[in-house]
Amino acid sequence: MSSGNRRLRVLVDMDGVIADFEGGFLKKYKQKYPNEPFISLEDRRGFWVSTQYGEMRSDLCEKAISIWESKNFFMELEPLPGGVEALKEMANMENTDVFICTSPIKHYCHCPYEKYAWVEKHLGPEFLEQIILTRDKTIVTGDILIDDKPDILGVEPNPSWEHVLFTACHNKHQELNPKQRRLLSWADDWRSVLASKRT
Ligand code: DGP
Ligand code: MG
Repeated sequence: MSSGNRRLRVLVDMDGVIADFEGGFLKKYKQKYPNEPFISLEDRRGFWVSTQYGEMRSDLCEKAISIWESKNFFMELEPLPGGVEALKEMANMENTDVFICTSPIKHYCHCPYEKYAWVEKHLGPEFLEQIILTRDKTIVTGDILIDDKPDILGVEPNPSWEHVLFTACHNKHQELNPKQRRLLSWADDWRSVLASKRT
């Protein structure tokens, strides 16, 4: 999508990229269900938390879902190391537009509100302009999408962005196709990844 002196449009996912969904989930799950088995972050496999809990014992699927459907779950997620700083730096780069592109859960009474509140709290009110809430990221145009979900599918078969996989506990063992790139964390060289899209 990028060419010559056009502006670079960077889409950054929220859960698992700038907000610690997995850590927040495990902490609150253990608090609510102290006597139930849990999956350590080291043992997480597969994007869907509820699927892995359901495989452990079928009723744990619903118990897992109850955690992120609770009030204050999304609001109280901790920022992932370096994410807020990276987004602020990106937003200040020349010829660069940064958007937070995040999928709300369908249980909508808390999540969308809390995502906005989280962005305001951690990134500042000016970042409220940059939020895109969508269940289908393939219809959003951009040069790059930094996201921890390995397969980002939707109605558009050829999204304009390059998906750069952000490493998370659930995807770190996953093999990528040879062309796909990873960002290991915000300490990794995200500036070079952006620079590579400007040429
Ligand atoms: P995103 O990071 O934008 O791809 O959003 C994914 C959302 O899905 C995020 O809020 C985490 C949530 N999620 C993780 N595991 C599960 C699951 O097993 N079931 C559901 N419904 N949502 C999940
Ligand atoms: Mg995510």
